[in-house]
Amino acid sequence: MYDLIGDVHGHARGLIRLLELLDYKPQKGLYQHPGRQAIFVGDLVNRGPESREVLQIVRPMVQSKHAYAILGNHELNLMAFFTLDNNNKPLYSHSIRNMLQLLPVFESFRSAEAELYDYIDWMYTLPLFLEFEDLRVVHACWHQDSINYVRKHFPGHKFNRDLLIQSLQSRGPEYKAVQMLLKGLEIPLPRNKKGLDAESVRRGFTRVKWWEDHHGKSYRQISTQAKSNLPKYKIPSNLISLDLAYPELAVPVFFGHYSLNGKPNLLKKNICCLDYGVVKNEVVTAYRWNGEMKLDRRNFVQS
Ligand SMILES: [Mn+2]
Repeated sequence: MYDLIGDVHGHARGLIRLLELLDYKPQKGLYQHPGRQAIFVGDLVNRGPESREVLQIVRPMVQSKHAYAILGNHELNLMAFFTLDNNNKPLYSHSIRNMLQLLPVFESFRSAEAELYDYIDWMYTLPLFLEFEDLRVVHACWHQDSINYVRKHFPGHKFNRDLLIQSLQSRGPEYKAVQMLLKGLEIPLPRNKKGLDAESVRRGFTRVKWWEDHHGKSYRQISTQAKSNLPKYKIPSNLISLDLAYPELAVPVFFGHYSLNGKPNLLKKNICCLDYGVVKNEVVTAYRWNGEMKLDRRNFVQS
């Protein structure tokens, strides 16, 4: 059975505390459990100070089949930073802003550049989602059309250089599918920016709760971010074109990404977010899954 582990974001000590709580023991240099496997939902790196240490823990677990890992948007940015397009320009440009965005990763790999490149190569081996008979895992949003697209067009459900270039440089179906799975649905904020926090205004978009029906809801109700500052009026219906409903009878889906507040709770009986703000509190969140189709909030474990 599986232990699903949320965003780690460079917090190795939080991860070690969590693995020990889950009875994973370091043997022959890697954390393992005699009867279970871990599944990391992506965003292992960045933000926190120990990206290198986190990768040093997770990669051996994956390579020895004690764990699975999928890609998060922070891994995607890092891969894109070090991948050149056909004009020899990095896919994620080396602007000051982008460098600052990835600075915690670069600092943790200071004078270990070759090791970082090696991890980038490893990231290319990680899939964009996992689907088992009775379990689904994605970093941000299980959007069935996007899953189907990746399943059909990405061999092994992974990137290669060409697919990464296409996904980031086109505005085509690869781009949409990758954005949806790794970043989720984001909707543009209203023109009237009065009262919005600076981050929302800068980005111009807000992340939404894809697991809820948006019809007739306000920005404030449907956003996962900066709740109190968003307008109370209804989202225009032209922005709610996508059918994101996750079927009630579908197998459980696990994801991270949303940095939710408060104590972990299930979003639905078969929908479970595992990111409860590791960036804010250094607490990594997991769900110990024993095959149940109806999830149970008592199975959350936090470091
Ligand atoms: Mn994320």
